[in-house]
Amino acid sequence: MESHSEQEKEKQFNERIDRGDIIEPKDWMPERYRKQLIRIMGQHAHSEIVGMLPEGNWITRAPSLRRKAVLLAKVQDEAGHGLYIYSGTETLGVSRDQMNQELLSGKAKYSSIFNYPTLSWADMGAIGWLVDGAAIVNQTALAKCSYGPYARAMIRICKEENFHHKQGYEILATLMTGTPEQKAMAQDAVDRFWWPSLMMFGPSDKDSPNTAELMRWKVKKYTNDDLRQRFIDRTVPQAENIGLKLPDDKLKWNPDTMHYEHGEINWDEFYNVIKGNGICNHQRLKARNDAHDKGAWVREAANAYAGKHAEKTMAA
Ligand code: BYC
Repeated sequence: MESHSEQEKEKQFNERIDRGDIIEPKDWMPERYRKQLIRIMGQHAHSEIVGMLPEGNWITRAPSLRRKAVLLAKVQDEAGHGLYIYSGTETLGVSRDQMNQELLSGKAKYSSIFNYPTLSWADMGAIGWLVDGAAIVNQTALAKCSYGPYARAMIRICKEENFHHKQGYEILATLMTGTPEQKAMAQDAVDRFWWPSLMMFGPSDKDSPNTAELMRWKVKKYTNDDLRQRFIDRTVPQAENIGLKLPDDKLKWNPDTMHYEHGEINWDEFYNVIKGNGICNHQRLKARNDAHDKGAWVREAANAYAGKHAEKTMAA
């Protein structure tokens, strides 16, 4: 049973949240708030790390040196995002090793979107435009969340994601001014990535078990459906501008609501992917585990160096 003083602390915490205070690592917080942050931030960090794989697949096959340099920088940015957010979870008492183990063992979730394959160069455009585009909408909201280290990490991440979004759109815009084959390749990529991008926002509000609690604590500022709608509203005109058709016959502007109406998401597909049965789930986890195993000698060397360095410092 909670003691009287615990209840009092929780009351004061809720008052701080209501006032719009930012919670910092040394502040008192309910255990459940800490656990929820570790879950959401962990899932986010893992997504950045696993998210390097689909695009990493095309670095050696980029169509020009400029495209290769840009893609290389983008993939490297994603690694940086993962590391900032892992540092954020360290402030909640979870080490990077623990987080890494949860990813490698398959216990932790990462975004469903990265379990889809990248079949053509145009997929690099679709990922930058749609996947980073969806991530920006979600993360701009998280940049105002109640936990300081997570909110601050989002500011820099969103700036970088804006570059990613523009480079993806530029890839597709360029293909759309090309040959019929290039246009078809761009359209095919968008046909495959549109619906999975909408799934990135999570289940519909009525089926989202965590939203109410996270909104009460201002970790989430908007619901999954609100953010998904915001993404659709800003993306449809961008598609029209470059002649791409989004693969949803029900997509239609509603002047009364001032939003686009859209068709039903295939939730069976979504749940299947997050249960581990997507096209690439197995391949993604294997790639991360192989990379970890191949990096064992680097960790050993770093530890040996740190040990020697510590000996020298003690002797001095
Ligand atoms: N995929 O109650 P709900 C990037 C899970 S990477 C997988 O609505 P919540 C990039 C959810 O975890 C940036 N799982 O959950 C990188 C929960 O399961 P558990 C990616 C999903 O937390 C490289 C259950 O379903 N961004 O930009 O309130 C290249 C029930 O859901 C998904 C982030 O990670 C999903 N799509 O809200 C290019 C943002 N959706 O944990 C680009 C941070 C739901 O109870 N995350 N689940 O077993 C969030 O904002 C929130 O976690 C979500 C879900 C909106 C995704």
